[in-house]
Amino acid sequence: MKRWPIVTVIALAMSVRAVSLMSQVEAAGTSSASAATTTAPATVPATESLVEIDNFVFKPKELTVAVGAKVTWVNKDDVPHTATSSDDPRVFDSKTLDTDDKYSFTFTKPGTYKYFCKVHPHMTGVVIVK
Ligand SMILES: [Cu+2]
Repeated sequence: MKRWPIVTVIALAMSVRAVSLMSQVEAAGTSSASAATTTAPATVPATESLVEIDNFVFKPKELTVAVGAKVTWVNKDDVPHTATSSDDPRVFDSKTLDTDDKYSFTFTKPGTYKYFCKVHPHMTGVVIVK
């Protein structure tokens, strides 16, 4: 009968130790997860997207990119085109692109950026920045 309290104390001590070990593991898991979150943006490569102007069409007509993405338009037609922002004031304007000419613009703010071709205003496209 005298030994019961000792066994109880040992068992209690062991269970406390187990709990403290588990919480250490949880703490370690939490800290490594937050470290991964912190370093994630640095490992994401800078994005670059291409819009081809082909047969009087912007391809793709609708492009979704991340903030900070660079979009490049290239004229694959044998007639001149532009990629010109529809906003006032204009966010970007490629000026006249002759065959195989390229124009790039980096989108630094989220938004919906409609654009058209000044030579052929029926040609339209949109870049969605998220
Ligand atoms: Cu055009």
